[in-house]
Amino acid sequence: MNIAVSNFLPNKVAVKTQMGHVVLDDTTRNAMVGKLTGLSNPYTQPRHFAAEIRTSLSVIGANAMMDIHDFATAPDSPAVMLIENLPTDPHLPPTPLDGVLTHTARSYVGEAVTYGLGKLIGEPIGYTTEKDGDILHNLIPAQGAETMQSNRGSKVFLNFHNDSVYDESGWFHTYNADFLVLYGHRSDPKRQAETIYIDAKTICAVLSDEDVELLRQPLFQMAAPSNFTVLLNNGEKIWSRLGGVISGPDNAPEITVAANGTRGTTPQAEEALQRLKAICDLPEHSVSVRISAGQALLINNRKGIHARSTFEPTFGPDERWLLRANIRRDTWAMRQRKTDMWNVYV
Ligand SMILES: O=C(O)CCC(=O)C(=O)O
Ligand SMILES: [Fe+2]
Repeated sequence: MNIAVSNFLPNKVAVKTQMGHVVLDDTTRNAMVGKLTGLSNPYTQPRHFAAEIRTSLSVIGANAMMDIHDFATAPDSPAVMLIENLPTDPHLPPTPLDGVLTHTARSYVGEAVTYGLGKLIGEPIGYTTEKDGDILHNLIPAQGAETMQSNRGSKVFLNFHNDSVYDESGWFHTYNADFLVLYGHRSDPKRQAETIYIDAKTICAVLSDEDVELLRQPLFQMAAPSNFTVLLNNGEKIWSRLGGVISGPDNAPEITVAANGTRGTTPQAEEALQRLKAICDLPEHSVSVRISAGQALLINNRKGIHARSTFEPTFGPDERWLLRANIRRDTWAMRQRKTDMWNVYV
């Protein structure tokens, strides 16, 4: 379907997603490096590591802490926040190939920052279908996955989406993360990769009222995330039950769109969805960041959707390397999904 953008952007185009911004001063950053060096291995001893981070959180300072707190808790705060001048690992090894990460002795400063920021906005948790239940994820482009709609891809645009989690209720935007933390160990050598974010408030302001109303109706289906279908369904697509793409009050809407595919089940619903997607593709409404070393992007996974641009992978020692954490504000609501592993859920 080819829908001309000019047909549906009558008068409300001057709307842009807001991004929060915190820049740490050098004194704070250096104090953090001191506190966050020599910690336990976060992958093999996550509980130990978590205990060490908890006692160090205040080193970020009261101002940054409260800015991050408000970002995470206020319904009207910006949906995405960039934090700069964070500590980096002094001897970061060459970027490993995806899937062959070895946990040799090294500092875990980046992991500590990622986990610590996660603790400031909620609870970092693991999911069994995501990176083997690890609470901290290494995002590295993978050979053979260049064109996948996944964080392992590179040569294709990773479509606007929320990070979602398969569940039997048939709605994959229920037990998923409320927030993501993306921290830069390294940007890609050519600095092409951009993480892009658009909030639902902006999308709804640009769409016609009729389209927003349609997008609120249970006329849509989302495909389960590819990591789930590849792992447990021979790669075959699983569609959700019917639901709305937009929900919640007009002044604080929530949005759900799946990377692996979202579809309208009537022609009108599908057209409204295409117009929503066309708005996402207009850079004047979104914000984008080339996450580089020492930067972190805090992403609200309910207020908006995110995407990643294409980039040319090298698979070399200087390849892009991000850390990610999935953050929940409420683990009680998902208690039936708890596994025997510490802080890991189905
Ligand atoms: O690589 C990126 O910038 C974003 C990847 C992504 O969408 C994710 O990790 O959920
Ligand atoms: Fe994502």
